[in-house]
Amino acid sequence: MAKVTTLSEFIINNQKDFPYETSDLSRLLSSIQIAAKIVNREVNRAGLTDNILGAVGSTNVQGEEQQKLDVYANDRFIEAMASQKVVCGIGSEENDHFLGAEHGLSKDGQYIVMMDPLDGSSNIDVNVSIGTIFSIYRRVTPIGSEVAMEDFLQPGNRQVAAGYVVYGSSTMLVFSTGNGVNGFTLEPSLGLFCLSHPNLKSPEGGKIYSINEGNFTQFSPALQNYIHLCKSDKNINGKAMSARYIGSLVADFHRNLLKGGIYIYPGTKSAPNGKLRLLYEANPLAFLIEQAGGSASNGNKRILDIHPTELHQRCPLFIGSKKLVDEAVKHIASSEKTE
Ligand code: P6P
Repeated sequence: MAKVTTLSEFIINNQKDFPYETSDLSRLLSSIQIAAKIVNREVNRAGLTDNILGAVGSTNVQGEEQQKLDVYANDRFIEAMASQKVVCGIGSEENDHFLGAEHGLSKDGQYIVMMDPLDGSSNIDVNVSIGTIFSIYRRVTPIGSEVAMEDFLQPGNRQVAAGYVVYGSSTMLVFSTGNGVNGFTLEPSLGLFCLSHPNLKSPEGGKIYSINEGNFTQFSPALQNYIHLCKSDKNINGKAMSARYIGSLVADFHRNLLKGGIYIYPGTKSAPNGKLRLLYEANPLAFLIEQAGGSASNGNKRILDIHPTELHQRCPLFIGSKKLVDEAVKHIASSEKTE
């Protein structure tokens, strides 16, 4: 049987590759994997536990207040990261404001984390894969001081590490510290994440396009034109592409990362910045796809070069195989010129 490398061993063995990082990053990544295992257990039991999908306020058989699964996941990741004393602040989709020392985080921590603790959680009651997305930065305020908004409003090109957990037919943790992308699959019998997808590369091209065509009438004429191109034999594949849209960002991203493809969540007339969040959805996935050789754009510029102004700001997202993203952005730009 081939040597199995666990995530913990991988982190220790590759620590020398973490640019300018101390063992604190290793501890942070280890805490994330622990929380992922705890959340995975609840995700897998969701259909079995009364009200696990219920709103806050319902109670379980022990009389404990039941929590919605995404609130539950949020709490587990916060607790796990706080326990390591290496994180001074957390920004989460589940919290309007960023969290600091009042949530047990350490003023002496050198990292901040942005996260979507359970993206696509509305899919869980129909047994569709969902995910956790995280993004790690060094703080910009002095160690020992209270974390501040400026620690969070950094462009994505300042990320130290990023990753996601996909709770699917198997549970995987995929992450990068800036030296390529590696995927680890949870071996349930051992309770260990084991290296299963070393040095993941985004296929340069691909035959898959992922977009919610139910919003087609809301799209710009230029984007509508691009979608017609995907359905024709005029795109770079020389034949019609396949439409694949799960409606769960992490699942769609993960499939396209492995098989090649483009995922688009565009701006529309009613929502010019689209639906997805820059800091804890677009930026971490953009970091990963570039580390794997792919591309991520908002339609006009590289996602990682966007300077955030708000914690929960949204941005349009074109992400996936480099040749497909390039073709989409160029085709839309040229269509706009002729409109
Ligand atoms: P729509 C889930 O709510 C989510 O944030 C992403 O996971 C997913 O890709 C997207 O929204 C789906 O949105 O508008 O197509 O239903």
